[in-house]
Amino acid sequence: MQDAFDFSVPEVTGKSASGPAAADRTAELRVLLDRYAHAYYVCDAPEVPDAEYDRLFRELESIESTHPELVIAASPTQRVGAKPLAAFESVSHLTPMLSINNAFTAEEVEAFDRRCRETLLLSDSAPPIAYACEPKFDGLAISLVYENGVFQQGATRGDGTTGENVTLNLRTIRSIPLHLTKEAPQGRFEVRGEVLIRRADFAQLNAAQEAAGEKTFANPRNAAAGSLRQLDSSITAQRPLTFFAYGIGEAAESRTTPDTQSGILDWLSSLGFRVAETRALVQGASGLLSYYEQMGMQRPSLAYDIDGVVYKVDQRELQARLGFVSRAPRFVIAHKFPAEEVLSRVVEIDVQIGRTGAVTPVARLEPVFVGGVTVTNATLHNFIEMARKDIRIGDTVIVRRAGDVIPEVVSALIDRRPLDAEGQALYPLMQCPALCPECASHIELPPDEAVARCTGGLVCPAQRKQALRHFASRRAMDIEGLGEKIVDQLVEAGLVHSPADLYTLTVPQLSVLDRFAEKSAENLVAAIQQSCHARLDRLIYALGIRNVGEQTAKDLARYLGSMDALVQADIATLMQVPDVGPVVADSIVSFFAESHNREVLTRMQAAGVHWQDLPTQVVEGPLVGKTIVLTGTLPHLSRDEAKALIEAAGAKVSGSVSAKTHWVVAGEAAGSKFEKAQSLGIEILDEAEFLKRLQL
Ligand code: 5U1
Repeated sequence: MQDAFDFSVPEVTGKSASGPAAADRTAELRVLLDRYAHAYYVCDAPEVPDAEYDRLFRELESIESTHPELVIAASPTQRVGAKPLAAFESVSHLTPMLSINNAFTAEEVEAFDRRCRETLLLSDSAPPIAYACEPKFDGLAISLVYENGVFQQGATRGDGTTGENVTLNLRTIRSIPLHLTKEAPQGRFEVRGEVLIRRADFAQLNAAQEAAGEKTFANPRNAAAGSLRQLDSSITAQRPLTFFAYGIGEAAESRTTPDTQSGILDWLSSLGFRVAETRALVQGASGLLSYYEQMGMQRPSLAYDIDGVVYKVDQRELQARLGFVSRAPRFVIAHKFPAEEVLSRVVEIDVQIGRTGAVTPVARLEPVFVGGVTVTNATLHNFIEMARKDIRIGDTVIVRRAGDVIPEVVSALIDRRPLDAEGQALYPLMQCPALCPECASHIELPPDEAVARCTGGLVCPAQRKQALRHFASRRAMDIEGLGEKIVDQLVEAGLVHSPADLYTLTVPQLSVLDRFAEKSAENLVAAIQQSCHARLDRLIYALGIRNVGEQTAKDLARYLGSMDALVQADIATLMQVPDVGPVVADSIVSFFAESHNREVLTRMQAAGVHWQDLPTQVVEGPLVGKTIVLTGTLPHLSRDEAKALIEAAGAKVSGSVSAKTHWVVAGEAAGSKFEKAQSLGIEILDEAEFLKRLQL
C-alpha cells in the first residue's frame, strides 16, 4: 500500500470574470479525479465505481469545453489528444542514464558486498552495510522531468546520453502524475523508472489485438516497447502501460531530498508515484541473498515480469563515496534470476558470417517458447565450443534465453541422440568449413582464438550485409526504413557495396527492387539523405570497427575531436583516450590502414555526408602520455576528483597496475595494487606529491 497522498493541484490562474463558479468546480473536480485515479492506477485500490469516475470526468470535460481558459496541461482531461508526430526528437539526459552491473551467483553478490566494504574502508568488525532492495522490472527505462511540480518532458533511455522524446505518450500513462504534490521540489526535478505492462493487462491486450485481427505481441516487454514508440499518442493511450519509479536524477537535489535510497522510494510514493511494493531494506550480503530467495519465490505470483532484483547501498553519502566503474555505479548491482531453459531439437546447423567475419555455427531448432519469445535459432558460439559440447544435428538440446540476450544451446541430451542400425550417431560432428559459404574466401582460425573468421572482408556479401545493417541501425546512422530485407536486396542486386554507395542511390534504382513502390523508394532516399548530417561519434560507431562500441566511439569523438585525427592516430595516441587499451587501439589502426575503408569515408563525404568536429578534450597538459593508477583512500581528494584531475592534465587513469603504469597514487589502506607497483618498481606517490606533479 502506498503512503498518504496530498491531492491539491496547482492553482488555476485563468479565472474568467464570468466563471468563478466554473473555476472552483474545475479545481474541485481535478482534485477528485486525481485522487480516484491515484487510488486506481497507483494503489490498485479503487475508491469509487468506474461509472462515478466517468461521470465526474465528463463534467470536467464539459466545463472545460465551455471555458477553454480554464484548461491546464496538468488537467486529467489533457492526457491524450495531440496530433501524431512525424518523428521523435532527441533529448539529452540531464545526467547520463547509466546501466548497472549484473551478478548471477551468490558468490558474486558476496563479492559485491565485500568490494563495497573494502572501498568504504570498513573494518571486519564494522556493522553490515544497509541495502535498499527492489525487483528488477522487465520493462523500459524512462526519465521524467518535472518543472515546479508539473510534468514537462519524458524520454527513453536511448544510449544513456541521448534518448527519444516520448512526452506525449508518457502523458497517457495514468500512473505517471501530470503534477506532483506541493512537497515536490521546485525547479527541475527528474524521476527515473520503468514503463511496463502487467501480465493480466498483457493477456487482455493480446486477446483484443487478436480479436481485431492485429498482430499480437510476444511478451509484455515487447508490447510496452512497441506502445511507447508509437508516433500517435492516441494509440499509446489505449495500451495498458504502467510506470514504476525507482530513483531520481541528480538535478533533483533539494533540501527535502532524503539521504537514503529507501527514503527516496518512500518519498516518490508520497509524491504520487508508484514504487515497488516488494521493496525492502536489508543488512549485509546475507540480507541480500534472503531477499533474492524471497523474490524468487514470489516471482510467479507477481503482477508483472521481473528478471532479477536490484541492490543499492542505502546511504547516498556512501553511494557517492563508492563512485563508478566503467560507466556503472559501484553502489548498485542487479542480481539476475537464472535464464529460462527448455528442450528443443536441432533440425539443422548453419554457418553464419558476422559483420567482422566471425564464423558462428547456428542451430536451427524446432520452434520453442522460451524467455518470452518463440525461438527457432540458437547460437552455438563457435566450432570449438560446439565440439566441446558435442552438439549435432538431430540432438535434443537444452536451449536458454534470458532477456534481450541471444538464445544459446547449452548442451545436448546425448542419451536421446538418434542412432543408426549399428548404434552409431546418425550425424557426425560438424567441422568448421575451410572456405566461407558466402564468398568462398578462406576461413582462418587465428592462434589463441576460439572464433574463426572469413578473410573476405567487404568482398563477402554476408559481411557487407551485416556491415550495412549496422551502419543503418538506430544507434548508428539511424536510417529509417533500411531494414534487413532491403539491405539484402541491395547487396544481392549489386547496387550497394559499401555504406558510401547508399548516398548515391536513386528512386528509379530502388523502384526495381522486389515489392518496392515508388513512394517507399522516395521515402528511403529521403531517409538516407537525412542521415547525411551525422554526429561524429555515431559515424565512428557506424563504421563498424571491430571492438569499437557506442561508448568507445563517444570517447574517441570527444577526445580526438575529428575523423581526420582518428584516421591518423597511432596506437600511442589512441591509448591516451580513456578506456582505450591495446586491443581496441590495434583494431582502429588496422581498420584505417585498409585503403578501402579510408576510401569509403572520402566517397561518403563527396556524396554529401558531413559531420561536425568537436573541440578536443585531450591530450594536453603536463601529464600527456602517462597512465596512472589510483589505490586506497586519499586524504583530501575523492576517487572521482582525483580521476578528473588526472584526465584534465592529459593523463589516463587505469584500473590495474602493469609495466606500462607510470605512477601509482596511493592513499590509506592501499591494497594489492600498491604491492604490485612495488614489485614492478613503479613510482608510488602520495596525494601531496601527486598534486605537486600536476603543477597545482
Ligand atoms: N529497480 C531498479 N531497476 N533499476 C535499473 N532500480 C534501478 N536502478 C537503475 C537501473 C538502470 O539505475 C540506477 C543507477 C539508478
